Amino acid sequence: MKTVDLRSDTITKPSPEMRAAMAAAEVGDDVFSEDPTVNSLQERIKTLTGKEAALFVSSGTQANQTAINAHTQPGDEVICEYNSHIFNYEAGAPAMLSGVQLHPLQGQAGVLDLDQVVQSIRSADHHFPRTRLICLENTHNRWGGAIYPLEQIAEIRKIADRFGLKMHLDGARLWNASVATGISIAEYSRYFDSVSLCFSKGLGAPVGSVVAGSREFIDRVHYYRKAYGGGMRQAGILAAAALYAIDRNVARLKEDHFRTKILAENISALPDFSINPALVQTNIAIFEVMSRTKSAPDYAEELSREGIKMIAFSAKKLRAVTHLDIDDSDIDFVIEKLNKLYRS
Ligand code: TLP
Repeated sequence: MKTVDLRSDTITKPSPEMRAAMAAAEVGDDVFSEDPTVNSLQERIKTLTGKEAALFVSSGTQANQTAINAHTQPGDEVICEYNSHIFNYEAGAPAMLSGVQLHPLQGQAGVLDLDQVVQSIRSADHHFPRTRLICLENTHNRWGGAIYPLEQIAEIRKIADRFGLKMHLDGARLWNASVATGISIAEYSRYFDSVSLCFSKGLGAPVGSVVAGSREFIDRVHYYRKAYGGGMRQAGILAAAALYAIDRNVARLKEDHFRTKILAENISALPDFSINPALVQTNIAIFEVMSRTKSAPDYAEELSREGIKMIAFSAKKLRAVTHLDIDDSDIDFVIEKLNKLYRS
């Protein structure tokens, strides 16, 4: 039976060409910083982000968590958005690994309100934790791939400067934001002290993320990467996939965005579901189930029996993500099935 897997853009498998690039990679021991392919990936990311240094890490979670650790001291407080990946899907790591507490704020489409940010910054008083860091997410996963407006990022940066705070960007899908808006990765990165980027989401590499920032900051990230057991040896095989992905798989993200839009438009016409396709900006569509008797997991199970895989993101919400391994015929298949099942 044909299956279309829209659970995540992480499920892609490396293409034969990407595998060939991996097989041909020159390697060395990256714990000694001697892997030429890892080194050239890090150089590439320095140029792309406009930062002084970059470090290849195993995952988006490791990128965010080593960055948080390198920015903070135990007892510090980190401002983030209530639906952010850092707050919801990283296993409580900020508390576990950095000894910090998160201060989540409810955003609108993932975007924090400026007054709310200012009010959440603690004053100097020995009763309070010390606010140290603001983390933003672009694109915002749980807010349906929403793009953070650059002007708002710039305003938040002004606040951070006023209060002496650092800023970290969870840019797991910053590639998508950049392709959708035409704003470069460097322009987005300019407002942040550190940026994480992933190669294993929309770009289709099997493994790998990167953290970029100042030389001194990346030196500390390097220390935490080692402490977390994230030092990899002949990792050039993985870095080669990332380099291949940067060269070949960034510009095509606009195809994913287009297909997600078409999907969202069709879903919005079905009475079982609610989504505003105008708000779908990149490759993620999150839609609500309207039924009083059937939950999102019920729909996910029903769809899976029909060869369509989506994730229930809550009791009432389903997520569909397009990616490198989804083409127009897959989207046609999904739309046809959805119409057959749910058009009244
Ligand atoms: N997100 C995954 C799941 O964990 C939810 C997905 O399927 O979308 N930042 C953001 C914004 C992410 O969406 C993810 C992965 C990460 C960080 C973590 O990356 P990994 O899985 O490489 O640790």
